[in-house]
Amino acid sequence: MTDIAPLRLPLALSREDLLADFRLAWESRHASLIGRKEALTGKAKFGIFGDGKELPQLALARVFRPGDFRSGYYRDQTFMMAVGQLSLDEFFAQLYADPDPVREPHSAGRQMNAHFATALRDREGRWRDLTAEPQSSADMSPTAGQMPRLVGLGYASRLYRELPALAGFTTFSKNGDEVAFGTIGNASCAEGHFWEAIDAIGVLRAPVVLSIWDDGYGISVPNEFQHTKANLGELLEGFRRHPGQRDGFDLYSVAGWDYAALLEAYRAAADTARREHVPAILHVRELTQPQGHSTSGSHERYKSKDRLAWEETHDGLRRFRAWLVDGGLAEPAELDALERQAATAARDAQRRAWEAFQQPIRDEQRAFVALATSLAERSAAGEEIRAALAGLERAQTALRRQIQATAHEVLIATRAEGSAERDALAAWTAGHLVANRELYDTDLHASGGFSPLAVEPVAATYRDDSPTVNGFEVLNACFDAALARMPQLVAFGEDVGKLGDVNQGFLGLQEKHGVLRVADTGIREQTIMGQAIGLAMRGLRPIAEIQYLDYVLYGLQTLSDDLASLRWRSAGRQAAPVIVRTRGHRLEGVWHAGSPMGGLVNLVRGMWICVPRNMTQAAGMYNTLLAGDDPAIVVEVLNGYRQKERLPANIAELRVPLGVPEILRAGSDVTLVTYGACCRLAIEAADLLAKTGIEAEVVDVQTLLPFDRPGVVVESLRKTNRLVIVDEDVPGGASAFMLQQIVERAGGFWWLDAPPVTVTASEHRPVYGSDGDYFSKPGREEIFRAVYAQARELAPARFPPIGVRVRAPLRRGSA
Ligand SMILES: Cc1ncc(C[n+]2csc(CCOP(=O)(O)OP(=O)(O)O)c2C)c(N)n1
Repeated sequence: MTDIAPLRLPLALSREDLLADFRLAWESRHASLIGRKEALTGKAKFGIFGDGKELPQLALARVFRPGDFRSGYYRDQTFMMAVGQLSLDEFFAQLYADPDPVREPHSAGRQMNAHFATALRDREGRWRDLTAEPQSSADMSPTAGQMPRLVGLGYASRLYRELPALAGFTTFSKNGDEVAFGTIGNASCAEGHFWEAIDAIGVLRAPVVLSIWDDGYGISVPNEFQHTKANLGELLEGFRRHPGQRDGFDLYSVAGWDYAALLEAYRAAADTARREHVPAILHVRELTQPQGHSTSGSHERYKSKDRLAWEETHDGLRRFRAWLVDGGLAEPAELDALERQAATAARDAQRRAWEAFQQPIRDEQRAFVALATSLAERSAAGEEIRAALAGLERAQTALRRQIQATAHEVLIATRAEGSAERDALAAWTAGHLVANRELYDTDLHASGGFSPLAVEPVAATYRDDSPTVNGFEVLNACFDAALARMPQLVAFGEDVGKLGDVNQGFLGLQEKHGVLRVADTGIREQTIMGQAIGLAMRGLRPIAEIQYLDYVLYGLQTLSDDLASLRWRSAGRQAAPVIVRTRGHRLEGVWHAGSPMGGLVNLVRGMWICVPRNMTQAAGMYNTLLAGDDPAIVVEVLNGYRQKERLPANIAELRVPLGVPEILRAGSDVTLVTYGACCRLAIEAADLLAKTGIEAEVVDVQTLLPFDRPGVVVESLRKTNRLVIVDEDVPGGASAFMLQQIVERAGGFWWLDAPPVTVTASEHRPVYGSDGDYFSKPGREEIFRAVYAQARELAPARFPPIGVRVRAPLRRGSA
């Protein structure tokens, strides 16, 4: 990489600008210094700070405009302060995990300190004008986790500039002039996310400016154990754009203590990215970490004396000061005064934030102590109660959990007593518990009219001449209509563009709607997910395809950590209504027939999971999701694309409600609960069972998340009193989830006359070939055996043995 020659004066910035930067840098530094003490003295649980990284962040803030997006990590407090999106009070409120969304707007106490998010949505979930302020996507802790979404945040500018139909979306973009700025630590660049995202950004020519904060270490591990040749700059050389060419990145290598060079590099990188949509990488070298990685350890344990001494002389703030003084821009005494003012501002903010955080909890504590003291006066356990209260009042930090713990101790100690005082305390404790649970329990999904659960269902209608077509043609008609009515809708994935996806759902739609709206991507599931998240955060509606369900695992970290948690972790400030389209359950072999639904159900709470049994149901679910504001995964049935279905006359309006099961076959003896590809098998098994006098009711749950909102399954159990769940995931996978939902959550237990049964796939992966499939996944006969065996247990005389004895638990169902 070429070094930028350090720029000397004059700069476009005024002396006042530079002094303001100097003071802000020191405010941020003092916030770090005080913050560490707050953690070490136990007032905060943990602290991670941006000391040593102040200067490049100030330079970055100087080129950052309203409407630009940051996708960064926990070192960026100075930047956030410099663009006016983080006050010192907010910084400390988050350090204390203050759950008040006004005092701690970034995550309402849900995230560790230094995890930032700006308000893309208002309190009701409506979009705000994204171009009015500098924006930051919500941070998260997994290293490099911010990289996939950076792809989409940058790429959105291209779509806004190049798609004429988006010209009216002026509260989202001004002609695609926005730049997405990424930040990442040097060690996190060892993650695959980093390289995949860089490659995708380059291919997409997304206006991204990525800063690498290189302080030589990842906690204790130096660059020689992170990167080939210990040199990221050299590794990135292959991405360099050659003179006169359009593809590639502009690369800059700058010392992190050289403010003039940083300003110059950021100006050049941001201008080109904004104007020409050419991405850039700034390798910001020679940064320091004066207080070490975080409050969980000290860097003296792993840095040499020489390195520690070097860090002192290369501290950015020290160099900044020298540069201002040597350049004749400021007097030492003037800078001393600014430093003092900064220290006072940080200290005052810390005190205010602490008081504001503690005040309401102390008030609650006082209310509790008053009630508990009244009880103590008339209780036989008075002594014990007073001792518990004294312990509570001695604590340095008032915490609601301590109030709850003490309240429970008091209520347990007085459990045999009856008094108005005790009743009052018990009621207060319950109210306090519920209120505090609710404090943390908002915003997992969209609410009110934005929720896809609020979308009015529309049943499929057919004309006399409605044609019978292949399943994929139903989807094709649905997508075509959606692309026509929603200019902000884009679809992409491997083979989605030119081919129209491997099963032709998008056949011909690229030709019709354009290469930017129906697009091919590289084989990069993680950043296909990230591309979708970034686009959706900027107001677009992506349908992002993962070619086969088994490959969702490649994108799962991003889905689970970023997308599914986004609305919740930003306390409703941000959301990304991404639709992940995939296909699976049953085709051939280990990686084209898996059905890891239990894993998904557990890992993507915050998303909806749709498992349509055919393409008409799938189309109705896509329409419902597009009318809502939540992220979701739709798993189409792999072997359904060539099955014949009638094309609904209202394919564009059809809307299937989420979480509403359908009874596919009525019966009074047993309830067979299933979804997706297993629906067909369950019906075949039910036909076979009917020959033995057992009438099975087959219920298609249609979506796993949400699960059976009206309670259709329990309604069926009231009639049949027997439950068999059929699922092609491993034993204890999605079937266990369904069992919990039916038996525990919905109270199905009370209607059961026999132990519930799950019929699932084997623990090993699905085997290749038709016989392999039969002996590793549930089939008609296995479902029959399970139901018949259950019936025999209750009425052996009525159901004589079929004679197929199988050793449980290898394969369920001796009959
Ligand atoms: C996926 C993941 N692995 C490990 C960690 C634990 N961890 C937190 S920060 C960190 C080091 C990151 O170093 P670097 O990227 O250089 O950033 P720096 O903290 O030095 O600014 C590690 C290993 C994590 N947060 N996420």
